[in-house]
Amino acid sequence: MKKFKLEDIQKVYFCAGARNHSLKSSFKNAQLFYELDERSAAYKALGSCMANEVAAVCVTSGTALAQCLAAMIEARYSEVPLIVISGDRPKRLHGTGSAQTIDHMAASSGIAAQQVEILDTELESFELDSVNFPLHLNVLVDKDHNTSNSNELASIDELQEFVSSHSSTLFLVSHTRESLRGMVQELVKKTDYVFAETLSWGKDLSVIANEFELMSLYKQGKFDSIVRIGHTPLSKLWRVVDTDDIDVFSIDPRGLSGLSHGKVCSDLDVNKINALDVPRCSLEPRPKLEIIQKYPKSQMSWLQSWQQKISSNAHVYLGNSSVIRDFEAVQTKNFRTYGNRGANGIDGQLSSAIGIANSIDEKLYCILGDLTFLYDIGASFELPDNLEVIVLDNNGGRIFERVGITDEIVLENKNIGDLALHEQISVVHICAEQTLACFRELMS
Ligand SMILES: Cc1ncc(C[n+]2csc(CCOP(=O)(O)OP(=O)(O)O)c2C)c(N)n1
Repeated sequence: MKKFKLEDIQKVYFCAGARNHSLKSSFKNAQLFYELDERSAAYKALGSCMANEVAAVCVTSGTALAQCLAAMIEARYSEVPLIVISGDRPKRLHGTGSAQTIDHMAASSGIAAQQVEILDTELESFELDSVNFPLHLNVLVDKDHNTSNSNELASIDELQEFVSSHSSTLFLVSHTRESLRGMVQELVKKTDYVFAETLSWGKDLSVIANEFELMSLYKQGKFDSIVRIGHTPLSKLWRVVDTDDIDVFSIDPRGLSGLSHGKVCSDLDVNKINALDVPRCSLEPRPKLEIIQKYPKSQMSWLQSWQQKISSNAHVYLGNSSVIRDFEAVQTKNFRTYGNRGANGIDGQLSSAIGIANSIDEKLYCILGDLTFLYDIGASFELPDNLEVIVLDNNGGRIFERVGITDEIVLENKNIGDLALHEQISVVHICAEQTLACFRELMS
């Protein structure tokens, strides 16, 4: 059989994502189509294969890969030589529950006829002597593949010792299936070094105002250790500390570290956490969010005035990715916030909100980015009466600009423009340039 190389691929349906972004340059002879919906993109690749071209779909990590499975099943049973290529997070994060990290090989097992996993550094010389289709090629993408996982299991009884042996511990409270508000209330009595994310339902009590302040304090070296309580945090800090040398104690009911180092304990014992003796750390009065006023057309500015108008205790569903972050940054009230932060997929978010609205009596506000809305537009034709959907139209996937990606995967051409939408859906125009400038100034 003829050898298989990436140069053989003629068409790549390339789906928006940061993890697979660097793989783009590997498809030297292929025509690239920039796509949003991985399920559809995988079927497009299947179609091109049916027309006898060598075609692949290339996706980012997490549910993006899962969305390709239906087309892979069709390919398997109809003998179509489909290729699915996924960008994946490094080995040291596998099995940790780190953001957008699922077991790709387990997901395609029993469907792909051949699974191959390589490092991104091996892509250049990659070739297979023989290949069975459908092929799943999983590429581990990282700046440094040499760091290994050093997680240690711990018991909740070690927590006091951990806190006592440090002098400036940050308490980073993310979320669980239960509200963590009561715990945040107790923690803020002990120390100012508490950051409560929006999904904890205690954000309004957080002493550290938002992730911008959190990052600034971290960069100033204020924290010598972190106690993380709840599932994998949303905050950028969590991604940063993965490769930093700082002591971390995670208390996560799933038993997942969400990180490649640190202690992890699954016993989220509220009484023991509330009884902790914590060396008190204080914060000076800090700059407020005046910067946002300089950017009145930014996403932050719109969310700031929106949350001021909405009554406390309202139910709010927040879409990935910049929506939930920017909402959290400006949130000062107690809201019951929801979001899909298990695997951080942008798929099915409107449907998730519909399900919540179907199951609660109160009104649910659902705020989504434009691409996240488009991904699930099929669900938008029939909405429960207690659901109000707000789509923040910033002309594509602007989260990518925040990590330095400004090319075709932003998908500026996928606009919602003149679509006739359900009356419970409103589209708000957001200035992408002001939002990025505001983000940069807040981060600086
Ligand atoms: C199923 C799935 N595919 C791809 C991604 C990668 N991804 C993360 S954010 C994003 C863009 C979201 O765009 P939009 O909803 O407009 O929000 P914004 O980036 O403007 O915040 C994409 C494609 C993902 N998280 N989930």
